[in-house]
Amino acid sequence: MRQKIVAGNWKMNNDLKESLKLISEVANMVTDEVSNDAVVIVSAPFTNIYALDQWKTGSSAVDKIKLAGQNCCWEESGAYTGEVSAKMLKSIGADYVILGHSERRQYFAESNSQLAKKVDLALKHELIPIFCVGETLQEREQGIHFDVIKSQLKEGLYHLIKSVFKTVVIAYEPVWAIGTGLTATPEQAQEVHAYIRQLIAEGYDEETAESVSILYGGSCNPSNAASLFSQKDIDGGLIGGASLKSRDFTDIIKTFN
Ligand code: 3PY
Repeated sequence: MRQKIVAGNWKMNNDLKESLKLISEVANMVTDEVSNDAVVIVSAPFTNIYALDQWKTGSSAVDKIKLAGQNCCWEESGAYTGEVSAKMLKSIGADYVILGHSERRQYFAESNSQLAKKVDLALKHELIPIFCVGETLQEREQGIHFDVIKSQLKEGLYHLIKSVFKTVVIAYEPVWAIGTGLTATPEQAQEVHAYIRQLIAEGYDEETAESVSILYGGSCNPSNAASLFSQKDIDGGLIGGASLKSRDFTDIIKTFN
């Protein structure tokens, strides 16, 4: 059985006080209402992860909610002003890190080769990468979305040996569905998830393909989560705006009850 995962990507939202309020609301609702074994991840701004980890330690949701960074540096340490390393993230309580989100690719020009280095450092410091892939609207309209996703996966992840590749989480986030209110239909999302799984089977083997969790991201909300998550190859979601509201985020997690 593949691990079900619901990960909230808070992006650049919530100061320290707001972060603590939101995580405590989520923790209470999750404790009271969630009866499934999906992993719940909160990906908060770097500045708040330590405090969230400290808060979580005394909470009933200590084991249920994991913390993630939204990025890490492609270098181990050194003169990279403004960057945060994988080792630093691990040391403040993160267990996961989102890598290659389309906003990072778009606004910070992250390339597949740079992402491959980030993946290696994350894994070296025992952070599980949530590796994002996805096509723009233009690429979909040109009919090259499968090729784009193939390159992102191959160049970012395929250097990993099989046993390590199996530990990575993949998120399919069509760029045209991020922050636009548009969502891929369950059929469109399933088609790409099945394609990703087929690529993994070709690059590694069937068993590896069957073991990797592939999340859907892009305007996922309480109204569409059930139809998306019921698709054969969709193992959960990477949730943007809806993860900023404790009720919505919990309702999405409850989809797996
Ligand atoms: C979104 O749903 O907008 C996201 O970008 C999730 O990462």
